Amino acid sequence: MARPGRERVKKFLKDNALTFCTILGVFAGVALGVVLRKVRHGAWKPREVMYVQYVGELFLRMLKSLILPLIMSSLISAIGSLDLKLSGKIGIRAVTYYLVTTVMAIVQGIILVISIHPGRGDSSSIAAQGSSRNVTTMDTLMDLVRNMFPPNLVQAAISQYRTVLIPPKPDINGTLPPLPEWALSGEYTEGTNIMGLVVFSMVLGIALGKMGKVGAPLLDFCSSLSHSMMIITGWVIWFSPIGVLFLITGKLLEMESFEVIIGQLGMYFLTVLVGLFCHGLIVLPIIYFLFTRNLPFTYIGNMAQALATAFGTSSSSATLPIAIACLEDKNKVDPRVTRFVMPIGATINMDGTALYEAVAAIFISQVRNISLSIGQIIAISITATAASIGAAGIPQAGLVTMVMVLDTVGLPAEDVTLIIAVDWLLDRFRTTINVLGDSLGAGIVNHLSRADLERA
Ligand code: 7O9
Repeated sequence: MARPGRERVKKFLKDNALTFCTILGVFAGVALGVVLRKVRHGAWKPREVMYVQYVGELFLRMLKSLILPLIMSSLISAIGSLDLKLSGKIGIRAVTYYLVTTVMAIVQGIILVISIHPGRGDSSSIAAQGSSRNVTTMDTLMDLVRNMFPPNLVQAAISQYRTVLIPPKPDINGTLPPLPEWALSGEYTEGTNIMGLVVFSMVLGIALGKMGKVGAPLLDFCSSLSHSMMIITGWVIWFSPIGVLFLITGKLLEMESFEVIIGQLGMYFLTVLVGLFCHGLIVLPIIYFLFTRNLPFTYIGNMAQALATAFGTSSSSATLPIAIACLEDKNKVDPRVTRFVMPIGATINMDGTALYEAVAAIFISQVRNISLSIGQIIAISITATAASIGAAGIPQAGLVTMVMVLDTVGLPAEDVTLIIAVDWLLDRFRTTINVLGDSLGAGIVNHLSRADLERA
């Protein structure tokens, strides 16, 4: 009988129509971008690019508007509804997974960049320009911890603190003293202090869980808010094929030329890409299999919608609502796990970013003809781990964390400009790996905590 088979195929196509459309959106976006660049010889004007990006921008704004209410309510209600011992267990499992996978990603990156050796030691062909902010690594790390404890929650929703160093008068020779001797000051910069809100929500969840009946109304409120955000996510998801398409097309029109990717930076680009694919398609799936004894293919396939969105938006925070939806609806991961683990994962677990930063730092030292000792390579690994964990707690993270990693081996901050030409494209790939890492982690934690969750 052919009928049931065909019905099944039909059902499969119907269930996954949106995912197919989103993946199609990625390819259509690339195709449209390439064609639009071809038909016009001069560069596209910023206003024209804005018009093309507009639809994608609206999609991104819708997703981002969900983040703040979603993460706070989800964390509070998930932690508050589990008993303290169990949430402690789940938390420790998740954080262990985050640390281990991040370190593995960095080790792979380092092995690859050292064996492929993409930096030819000819810095004349790649121009470094511009300057960056004056900060010390110590200040950056202390700001990160400061931001975990926001003095004012309302302010934390709109701004992040950062230390500012004020240059003293130069001496008679016109030289400035070293940064640690500059005067200290600080400012609040635009951007949500996610770190602070996550820490506060976790603490509030723990408190409510301890309060029993008295805490129940607030817990119910948060759980209801969290559910409503997921329902809205279900609506916004329908825009993803179009949104992703125009985000990608717009980005392709915006960039200056493809040449750097096949030229000087080509080998570097490939090194990062191979590292990311190794991590995402080999290492992480194997870890998933070892812990759950399930083949990871269906699980990863079910995340396709989120992965395509991550690629299109290059933001794991914007993808968070969609990733949670895929995990709960398709992979049947317990909502108490996803709503606890995913906001934390999106904030501190960035395997792709860690791999990228380690590779970038070593690539730059290769270009500058600086040979690194084992000690320096270990120092790079440690700062890259810290940078990927702390990125969300540091204002203007992208550049600042990279500078921090370069600083550990004494490379000047200006050298980040060497790799900026391909950063926007690598960002999309590493974001996809970041989201994949969070999602597989949620699956593993869910599997390990099954028995505990059934009892709770
Ligand atoms: C990449 F948990 C959430 F969803 F609320 C959340 C909100 C905001 C989590 C994180 C953030 C956040 O601000 N993250 C952040 C990430 C801030 C600055 C830099 C980065 C690094 O981003 C990645 C990269 O550039 O490699 C990547 N684009 O995963 O989003």
